[in-house]
Amino acid sequence: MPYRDLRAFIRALEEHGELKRIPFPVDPVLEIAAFADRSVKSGGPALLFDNPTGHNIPVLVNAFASMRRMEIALEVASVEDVARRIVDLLEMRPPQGLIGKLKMLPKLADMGAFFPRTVSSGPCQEVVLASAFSLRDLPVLQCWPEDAGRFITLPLVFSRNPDTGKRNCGMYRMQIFDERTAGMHWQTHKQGAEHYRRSERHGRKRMDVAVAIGADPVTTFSAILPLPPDLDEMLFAGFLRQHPVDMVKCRTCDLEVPANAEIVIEGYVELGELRTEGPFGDHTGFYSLADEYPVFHATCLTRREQPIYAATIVGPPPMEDYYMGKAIERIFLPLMRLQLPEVRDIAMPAEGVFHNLILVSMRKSYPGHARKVMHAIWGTGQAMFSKCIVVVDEDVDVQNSREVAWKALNHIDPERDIQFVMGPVDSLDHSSRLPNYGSKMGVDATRKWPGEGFTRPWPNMIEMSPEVKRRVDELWKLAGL
Ligand SMILES: Cc1cc2nc3c(=O)[nH]c(=O)nc-3n(C[C@H](O)[C@H](O)[C@H](O)COP(=O)(O)O)c2cc1C
Ligand SMILES: [Mn+2]
Repeated sequence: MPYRDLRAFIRALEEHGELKRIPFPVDPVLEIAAFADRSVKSGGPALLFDNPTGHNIPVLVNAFASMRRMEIALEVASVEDVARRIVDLLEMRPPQGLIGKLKMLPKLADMGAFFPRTVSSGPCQEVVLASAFSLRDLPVLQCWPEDAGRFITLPLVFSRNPDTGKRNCGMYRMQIFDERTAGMHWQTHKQGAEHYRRSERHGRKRMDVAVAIGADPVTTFSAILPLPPDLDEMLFAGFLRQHPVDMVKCRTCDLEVPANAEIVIEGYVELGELRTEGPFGDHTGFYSLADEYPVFHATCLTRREQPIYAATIVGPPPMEDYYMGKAIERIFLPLMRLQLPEVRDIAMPAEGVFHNLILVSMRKSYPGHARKVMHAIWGTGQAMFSKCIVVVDEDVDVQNSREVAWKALNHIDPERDIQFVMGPVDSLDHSSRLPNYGSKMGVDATRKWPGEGFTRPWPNMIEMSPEVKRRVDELWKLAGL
């Protein structure tokens, strides 16, 4: 059985020596963030603050902040195991013959078993506060000195596509404005923003939004996955945890939320109402600029009797989100390879904060092939944000940034091999000429072929001959080295 809820995950982290409880008061304004930053940078554990100053709700941070913790969260020995399960599923070709069909049945039954289930009650509604509540009752963090205020940083934001009725769950930070309102920072390319635009087109006045905080780890992780529109994150979470996600109906809006969540804020966004949100110390390592975003109005707060508040701190890399992103990189590689089987591996080094840099190794088969791969990446979901794509041959290990820098810089004639394109860029890019629109760069650092107009000889990489290496292995010992 997968983790029932956040508490079961916390117990597992404790059992693995991956969590430290902090019993004394620590301030949710800046101090908890400073702890979290130091812990992740020094390879420290997840932190559970039992006594956040001014509140009686414990605060959990850095629960995903290492590869080991991601493995514990996903209940795998290696995140590559998740990738393998996806490959198995995708290799479900039309069965041949009776035996093949019989072999397929368990897999199909498996899939059916992953659909989210609606249940009539859940721990997230142990306490229902429809009137006497305030968002300020929650120990929401201020992360960095120049932040505009306190921000909910790990929320699962649920909304519904008004055209298809399909549910979406995305992680979009929320700035607390007052007791009942918060900023809703869904960036223009994200599904929440798309639902908002569609609701406006329908001439509606309001759009229901529900926010869950502190679900089981896989359900929380699913909120950040770059899934195609209308693919339910809760179904994907069910597949990842191999058990359906139980959902309960909200009390004041037409949405469902994970029954096992710690805290739920139900409400709506008033269409057309915008308010300045930010600045906020963001995962780029810089403050994202203040901008106009919709306002979320809370209509009801439901929670467990004694909830735990889950949060994360983003900032100069590497932070917790680097490890969450690394898991996504590993899990989505096989999906990318369905479209682009020539791709061997990809890497998004921490310094590139996801959208600024993606390293791609590939097996080149025809002239211009590396550029085809770049354009395909710019045309694929949230990979469209990739500001710089560096493509190398398959013998380069993209997990080793130094090797990529060394080989790529040797292999390029910049004027020939660097290509600029215009298009959508990440909302967090503070350097683009306009918000959300700017240029991107592709670097073709593969060996150049005669078919690409390169007729000079291409040198071999320097390597000592194996016989000499073996002989020197022996002489090395003889020399007492
Ligand atoms: C800690 C964290 C905070 C995030 N904050 C935001 C945010 O404020 N706004 C946003 O648009 N995306 C944010 N994201 C990224 C989205 O969650 C991510 O792009 C997700 O795939 C969007 O889902 P969607 O395609 O269903 O909209 C955040 C991701 C993480 C890990
Ligand atoms: Mn989505």
